[in-house]
Amino acid sequence: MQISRITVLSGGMGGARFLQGLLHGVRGGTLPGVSPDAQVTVVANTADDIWVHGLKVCPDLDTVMYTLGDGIDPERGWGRREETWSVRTELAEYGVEPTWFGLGDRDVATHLVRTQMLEAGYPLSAVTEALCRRWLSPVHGEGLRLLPMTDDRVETHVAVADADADEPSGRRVMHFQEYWIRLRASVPAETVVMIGLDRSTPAPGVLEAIRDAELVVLPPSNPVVSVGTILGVPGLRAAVRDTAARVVGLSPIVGGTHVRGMAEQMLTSIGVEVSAAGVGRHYGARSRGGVLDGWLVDTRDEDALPALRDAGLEAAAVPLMMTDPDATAAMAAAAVSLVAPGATA
Ligand code: FO1
Repeated sequence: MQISRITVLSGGMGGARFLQGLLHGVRGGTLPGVSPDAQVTVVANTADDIWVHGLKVCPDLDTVMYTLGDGIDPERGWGRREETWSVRTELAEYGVEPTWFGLGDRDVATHLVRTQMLEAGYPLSAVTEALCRRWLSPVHGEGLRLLPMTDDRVETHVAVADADADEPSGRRVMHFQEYWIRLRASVPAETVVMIGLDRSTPAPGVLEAIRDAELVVLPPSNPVVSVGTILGVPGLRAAVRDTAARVVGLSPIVGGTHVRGMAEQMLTSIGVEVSAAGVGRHYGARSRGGVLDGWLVDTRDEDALPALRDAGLEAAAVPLMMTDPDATAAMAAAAVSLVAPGATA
């Protein structure tokens, strides 16, 4: 039986890069037991979303959309290639904050379309579908769907210790984007809160995409503010726990630290050990109430395998550096083999 329905819970850059390789492998027929025309559904994190200059910006949705639509800037890993910054410069000339947010001219068009549609009453899922008609349909046809985790407004905010804050607690709360972009996550995140998460509901098609999948993948996205927030949408964790699909994750922590981004800071702020084993145990084995059947770690972390197996997880150590689509496709193939060995080619 070949796998023909795959659902991926994705954040921004790490998830997008993984998806590039996964699709390269699926469509190239190099994933054992996976049909080359398998339907891939991406459920993306929306808690990074931010209203900036009156525009709704959805970093993880846009990073996945631009990456898989070949519009991404390959160096930055976010925003458009061949971007210009006139709007950003002019706003700064007016002294308008936030000046720290990188608002690209081409990117502004995406935010204008999205903001207009939201103000006309379309839900974020309908907006995303409309934007993807430009970015994904021509390349991927019906074989790829991008869904926001929820249509409701959810925002990750971070509290940092701020000596000169006029707050009696000496702490300042800021949007996650400010913590990441302006502070470069250079100070500890004392508290991470996902505003609106507990009241959110899964976007249309999300629960079905998990329930009806034959394979669910947790890519090397941030386990706290990307995959963690997706699993935090009421009903989503249970859907992953209960799906008939096999569920496999790939560690974003290699050799004790993240490859890019701020997983280390986020894991520390919630008290999870910053290691491949720590994150695997954090997600947990489905047989023990968690969400995973299998967990892939990098070869540098193969000493973690016994502990992971003791925690009820199938585990393997393979190279996890997403250096190019072929390397990432090999990671995806290893993920399938780990949890769906019975899937015959
Ligand atoms: N990341 C940065 O490091 N600096 C930026 O100025 C910046 C702007 C930006 C604008 C639109 C967008 O979709 C993404 C943007 N990002 C920027 C990346 C973004 O912060 C990350 O993709 C995630 O939200 C954090 O994981």
